[in-house]
Amino acid sequence: MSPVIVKRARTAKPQIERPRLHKVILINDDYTPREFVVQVLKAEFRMSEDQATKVMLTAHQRGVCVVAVFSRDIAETKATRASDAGRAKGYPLRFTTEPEE
Ligand code: TYC
Repeated sequence: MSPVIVKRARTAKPQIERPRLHKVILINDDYTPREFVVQVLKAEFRMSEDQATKVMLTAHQRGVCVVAVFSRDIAETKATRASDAGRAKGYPLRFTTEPEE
């Protein structure tokens, strides 16, 4: 059998693209205790007390804060685990994900 050579159109995109990274976003609410938000950020995102406090305060003041970026799978798993930690305590704490531009 002779090899088949497939030519790429001149305008085609390069074949290999990096998968997009996804942001994990912390959403403010009126009920979850600040200290608990800090605990979850430290446990799930390996943040220091200082980093976690800054992220928590930013979400508290502005409504949302980007926590970190990961591959889609990891971002979704971490957002789910962190939200579940709040739900387990009866808090409405919520983390979402969003693709980076
Ligand atoms: N706003 C909450 C309070 O005053 C604290 C809080 C901060 C909750 C950030 C969620 O993502 C959050 N107890």
